[in-house]
Amino acid sequence: MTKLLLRALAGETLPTPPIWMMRQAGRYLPEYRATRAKAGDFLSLCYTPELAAEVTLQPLRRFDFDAAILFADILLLPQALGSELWFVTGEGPRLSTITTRAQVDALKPGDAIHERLSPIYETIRILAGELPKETTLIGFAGAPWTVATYMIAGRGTPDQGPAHDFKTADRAAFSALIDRITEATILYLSAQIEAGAEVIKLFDSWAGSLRDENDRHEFAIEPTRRIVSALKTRHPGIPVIAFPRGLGEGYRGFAQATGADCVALDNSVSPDWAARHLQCDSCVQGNLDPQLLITGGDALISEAGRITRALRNGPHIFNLGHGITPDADPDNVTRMIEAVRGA
Ligand code: 1CP
Repeated sequence: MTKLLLRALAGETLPTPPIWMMRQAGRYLPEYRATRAKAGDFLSLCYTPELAAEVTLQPLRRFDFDAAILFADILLLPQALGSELWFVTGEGPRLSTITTRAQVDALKPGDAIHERLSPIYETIRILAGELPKETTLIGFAGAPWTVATYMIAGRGTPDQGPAHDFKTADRAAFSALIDRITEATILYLSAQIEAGAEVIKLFDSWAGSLRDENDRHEFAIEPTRRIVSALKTRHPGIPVIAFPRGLGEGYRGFAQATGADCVALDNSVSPDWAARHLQCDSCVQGNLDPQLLITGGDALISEAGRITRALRNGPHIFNLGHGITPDADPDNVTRMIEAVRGA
C-alpha cells in the first residue's frame, strides 16, 4: 500500500502525516468561485459531474495534499429522500421541514435515492480516473443525527432546537427518521465506494448537542456503528473516518464503539490529550483552528508544528478542526503544509 492516507488509516505511524483540509474546495479559492459562477448556482455545481470533478481537483493543483474529497453536500441525500432543497444566496441552505410522523413515513424508500444521486457517482468515476496515483479519494455523507437536524428544522440552527423538540414530542417518529436516513446512507455510501471512493467520512457536525447519554448512544453512536458495520460487510477493508464534532471527552472510546478507523477532532480538544486517550484506539485526524488560516503568521506555523509533534507517535492525518472559511488566505495553506512537513 503506497498511499499515505490509507497507510495512516490502517494504523501505521508515519514520519510525516498525510495532509488534506475540510472544505479544501471552496470559496477561499478564486478558481472555485469562477467554476461556481459558470455552473450558475451551488446545487448545479454539485449535480454537474464535470464541474464537480473540476472543483475537487482545483486545490490539488495548488497544494500538495494527500487526499481529495468528493465535491458534494450532506444535504443532497435528504433531497433524494424527498425533502425540497434550495440555497438562499448569502444565507445558506433551506429544506422543507419535517414535523410529523406522516411526513417521515412519506419519505421515499432508500433504494429510490440513486436516480437523483447518480451524477454524484459519475463525479467519483471521473475523479477515480484523473487523480494522481498517490492521492486518496474520500467520499462522504452526513451522519444521521446531523442530517435529521436539517430535515426537521429546514435550515441550520444554532442549538438544533427543532430536532431536540421533535425527539421529545414523538421519540418513535424521530427514531423512524434516524432509521430511514441510516438505511439510505448505507446505500448512498456503498454506491460511492462502488464508483471509486477509497475512504468514507461521516460528518456528524452537531453530535455535540446530544448531551444526554442515552440520546448520544442511540442517535450518534448507534447509527454510525450500523453504517460502519454495513459498509465493512459489503466492502471489506473500506476505512471510515468519523467526525462527531463537539463531543469533547466523548471522543474517548468513540472509535471502538462505532468501528471507525479514525476520529476527526474539532479544535476544542488538545492534541496532547488526543495522543494519550485516542491514538491507542485509532488513527486521529485534526485539529488546527481554521481561524489560523485567516490570521497566519507565527501562530499558524507554531500550532501546525505543535499538533504534528504531539501526534507523531501514532497514526495521524493532519487536518483542520472544521472547514476552511471563505476569508482564508490560500498562501497560508502553503505555509501550513510546509510547517507540518518541516516539524
Ligand atoms: O456558496 C457556496 O459555494 C457553498 C458553500 C458550500 C460548500 C463549498 C456548501 C453549502 N457546501 C459545500 C461543500 C461541502 N459541504 C463539502 C465538499 C467537500 C469539501 O470539504 O471540500 C462537504 C464535505 C460538505 C459537508 C457539509 N455540508 C457539512 C458537514 C461539515 C461541516 O461543515 O460541519 C454541513 C453541515 C453541510 C451543510 C451546508 N452546506 C453548505 C453550508 C453553508 C452548510 C451549513 C449550513 C448551516 O449549518 O447553516
